[in-house]
Amino acid sequence: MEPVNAPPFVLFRGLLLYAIFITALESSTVSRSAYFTTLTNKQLKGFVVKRFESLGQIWCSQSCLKNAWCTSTNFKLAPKIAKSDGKGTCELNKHDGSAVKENMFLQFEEGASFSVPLKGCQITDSCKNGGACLYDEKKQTYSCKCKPPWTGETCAELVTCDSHPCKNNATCTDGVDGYNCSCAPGFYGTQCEKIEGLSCSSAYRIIFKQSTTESYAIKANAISSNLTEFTVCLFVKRKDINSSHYQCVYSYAEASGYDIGNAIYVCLNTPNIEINVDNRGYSGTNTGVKINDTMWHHICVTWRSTNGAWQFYLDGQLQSNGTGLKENHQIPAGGTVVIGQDQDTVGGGFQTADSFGPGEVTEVNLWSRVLSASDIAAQYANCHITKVGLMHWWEQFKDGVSGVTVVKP
Ligand SMILES: [Ca+2]
Repeated sequence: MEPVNAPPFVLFRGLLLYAIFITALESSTVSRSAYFTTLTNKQLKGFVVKRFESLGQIWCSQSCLKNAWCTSTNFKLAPKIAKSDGKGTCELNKHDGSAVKENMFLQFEEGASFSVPLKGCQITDSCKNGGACLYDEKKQTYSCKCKPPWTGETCAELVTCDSHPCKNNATCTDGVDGYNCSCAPGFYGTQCEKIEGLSCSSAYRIIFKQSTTESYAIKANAISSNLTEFTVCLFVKRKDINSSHYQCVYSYAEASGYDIGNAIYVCLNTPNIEINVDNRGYSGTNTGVKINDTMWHHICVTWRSTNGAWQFYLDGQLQSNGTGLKENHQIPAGGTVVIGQDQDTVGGGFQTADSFGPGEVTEVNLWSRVLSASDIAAQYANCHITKVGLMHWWEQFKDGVSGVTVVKP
C-alpha cells in the first residue's frame, strides 16, 4: 500500500471556476491573493447568515473558514474616522454556486469587498509530485495521498529508509531521488509490496507451517443452494514440493450420509492435481497437471452436471478438461468447506496424510456457475473476483481459521 498522509488542513474555500468567471466579467476590479478571490466595491446581497464587527478582511475570511456552511464573505471598511485601522463589518454568506454565477445578487457597494475563498483540491498543485488530492466535502478539508517515495502534508518530503518503506524483507538504500528497494526473490514493485504470481496481494493470506490435522480454515453452511454447476478458484503456494502427503487444499462435505466422501475436493499431490465431485470412496479425477515449484499459482476447477463436464485452469490458462464426472449429479447445499484438509466427516475426520502444508493460500472463492475463460484470466492477472454467482468468498474464512498464521497485507 502506498503511504497515506492524512493530517487534513483547511484552506480558503470556494470554487476556482467562479474566480475565472468573475475575472472575465469584472477584470478591472478583481484582485487575487494566494487563496481567495476578491471583488472590490461589490457585495453579495441576500445570503447573509452572520454579521459582526471584524478587525479586518483577513479575520473575516478566517471566520468564514471556521464555519463549515460559509461560502463567501462581504467585508466593508468602517468609515475613515480615527484609529479604525482596517476594521469593518464582516458578513458571512451561505449560498450555492448559482448565487455568484448569476451576477444579479452582486451589487455595487462603495468600499466593500466580496470574497470567495479557494481551498483544497481546487487549488492547482495542492498535492505535489503526483500525489492525489482527497477532498472531504463534509468536513471541508483535504488531504494528500502521496506516491512513493514522497510523503508529508503536500507530498513534498522524501521518504527515507528510516521509515522502513521496503516490504517483504527487501533491502533499502537511500538516494538523492528517495529510497530504493531491492526485493527479495518472489516480490516486486516500488516497495516490493507485490508478490510474483499473486495478483491478489491485497487480500489476507493464511500460512500452513506443515502438514497437520490441526491447521485449517473452515466455513459451515458454505453453500446455500444445490449446485448443478460450480467454479472453485484459489491462489496457492507450496513450500515443499517433495511432500508425499495428498495436499488437499479444498474440500466441501455435507451430511447426506457417507463416511469418507467429499462433495467437492481439490488435492494437489496425487501425483498430479486431483479433483472430485461426490467421491463416495471412489478415486478422483487426475487433471494431469501438477505444481512442481514453490511459487504462487492460481487454480480454478469448473464442473457442470450436464455431461459431467469439468475444466482445470492453472495460472489463468485452461490446462485440461473432460466429461463424465458425476453426470446429472446435484451437489447438496448446507455443507461445510474446509481449506487445507480432506474431510472424512462433515467438518472433521482429518488425516495428516491428506492435509495441506507447508504452504500458503489466499482468495478461495466458489461460484454457483461455470466462469468463463476470460473471468478466470482476469482473476489470475488482476485479482478481478467477479461477484456474479459468488457462493462463498474469502473474507468469510477469516473467522474460521485454526492452527495457521493469518498474514494481513
Ligand atoms: Ca481422508
